[in-house]
Amino acid sequence: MTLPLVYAPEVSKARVNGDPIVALESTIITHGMPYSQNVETARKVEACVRENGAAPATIAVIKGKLHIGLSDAELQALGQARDVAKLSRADIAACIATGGTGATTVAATMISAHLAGIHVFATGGIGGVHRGAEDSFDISADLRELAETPVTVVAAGAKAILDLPKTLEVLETLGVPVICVGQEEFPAFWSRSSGLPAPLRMDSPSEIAAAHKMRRAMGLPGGQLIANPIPQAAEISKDLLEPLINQALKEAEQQGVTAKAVTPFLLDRIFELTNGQSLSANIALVLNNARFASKVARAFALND
Ligand code: PSU
Repeated sequence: MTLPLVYAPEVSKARVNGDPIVALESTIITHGMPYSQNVETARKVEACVRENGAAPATIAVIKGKLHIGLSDAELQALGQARDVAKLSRADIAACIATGGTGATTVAATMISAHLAGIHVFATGGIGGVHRGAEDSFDISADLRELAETPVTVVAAGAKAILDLPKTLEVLETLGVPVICVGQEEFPAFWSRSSGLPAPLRMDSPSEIAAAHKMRRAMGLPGGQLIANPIPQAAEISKDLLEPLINQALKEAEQQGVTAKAVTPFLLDRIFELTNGQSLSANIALVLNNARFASKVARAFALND
């Protein structure tokens, strides 16, 4: 069976030439930000990757085909569409096989990037262990994917709506390197600070690329999480955010929001509770991650 992969011309060309490529996800577009800021941000992130010397490959499933790189019209259509599926490891194959359309989460984007031979991926924040997971068992499939699929993921840590200490514990148990950039502390998505020490620290893109290749040479499966803190000018302090996160969590519980709907619900409520400030911060951190991921992809391509 041949895989129904569709490469955008820019990505095809980069693959042939061995030029650096950065994978980008689509759930952040369909479930992470409101229209029209979602499409504007996706375009800006792609432009940022190009400015930094790599080819952007935004990944999504459209009518049963796995697209590695989207045209502007496809990006626009996805950003406006309603009720698009949110695809992870469990459901991406079923969606493709049945001719469906869906946005890829961190987990599904890692799987797709690996199939396309792309080693570096930029996003906002990975999913992780939800607060109250001891009762709900809600742990994002992103964590297991990092343990399994050899893609280096640049994110501003894990989303602060999560239980960050437990998220780091699970990553450690799964043997996932968590490498913080520029500071000794694990960042907390909208804030630079989480109060948790960095498991590893590397500030140089070439060291990060070398660490990925060393794992491969040693036969270790899985990728790396590169935790790149939000730029200072855009951050929202932990003290300001924490009560708002707690309020949003309470509302999610009262309204019976569960499973895949939890993260989009919380992001949306925090957007409202911060009068849009969380969205500006999210956009700033994604652009910052795209910039850094491009440098890692360039270092990777040098002597792959
Ligand atoms: N980064 C963002 N916004 C998002 C996401 C990442 O800035 O919405 C998405 C990613 O697709 C990630 C998902 O995989 O949130 C996590 O969802 P869950 O907690 O249901 O696994």
